Amino acid sequence: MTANCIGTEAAWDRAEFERQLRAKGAGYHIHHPFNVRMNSGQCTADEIRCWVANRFYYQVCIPRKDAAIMANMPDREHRRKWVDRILDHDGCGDYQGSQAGGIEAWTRLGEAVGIDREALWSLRHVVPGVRFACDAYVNFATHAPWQEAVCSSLTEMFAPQIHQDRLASWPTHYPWIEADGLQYFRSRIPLATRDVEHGLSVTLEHFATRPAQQRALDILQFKLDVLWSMLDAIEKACRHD
Ligand code: AHQ
Repeated sequence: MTANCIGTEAAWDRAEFERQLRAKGAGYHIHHPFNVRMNSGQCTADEIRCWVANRFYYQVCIPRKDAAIMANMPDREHRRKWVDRILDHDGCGDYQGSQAGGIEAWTRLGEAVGIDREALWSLRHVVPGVRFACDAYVNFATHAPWQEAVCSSLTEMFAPQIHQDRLASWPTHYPWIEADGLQYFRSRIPLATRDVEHGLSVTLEHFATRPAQQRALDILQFKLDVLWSMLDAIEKACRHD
């Protein structure tokens, strides 16, 4: 179907639009060869450490990305929901225990795989391709209309499965990783589900014409490419055969 034909087509109804969005899961990084190798126990300890150190840059970019979206959000009701995403990562209250936030939980994952806090936070292990992909995501969220940036977060439709896979496979394949290091993955499953509920309602409401719906699919593909290219860069940099 050529682009100008899409312009004359009727919009999908919400159920079909959501189905089309979820069908993009076929390109999610759960299917990336590095992720398949990692969750089937074929990664070395060095490769696991390299993945954790590089993904830390993505983690610290998320609250900055969400703050950029907040800055573009005129509606207090949406900001009241979106602010939770920042606190989920940066923490809140006394910043202790369960209130320490996801970046702290990822730091605990780093220590559990053998990367100390200073080395992780120094970002010296982050490879150019990972930095480039994450910065592209933050820049998109900063400059795109806030509804488009919300749409780009919908890769989290597929995230519960990837977290569940790690929780199910890492203890068996990587028994040397202290169990409490996996708490981040455990914490994200309910949060991802909550995030998607809000993100999907904004997306299904905003992208109302067939060309706009195609734009939403293209935005989701951009974010799938961000995640996929991060693993391309990590695999190239970290694989030591
Ligand atoms: O830990 C992840 C996270 O907090 C988020 C926020 C969300 C966004 O705003 O783009 N996406 C996301 C993701 C997280 N973890 C990734 C993983 O593989 O562990 C998956 C990623 C996503 O699916 O976008």
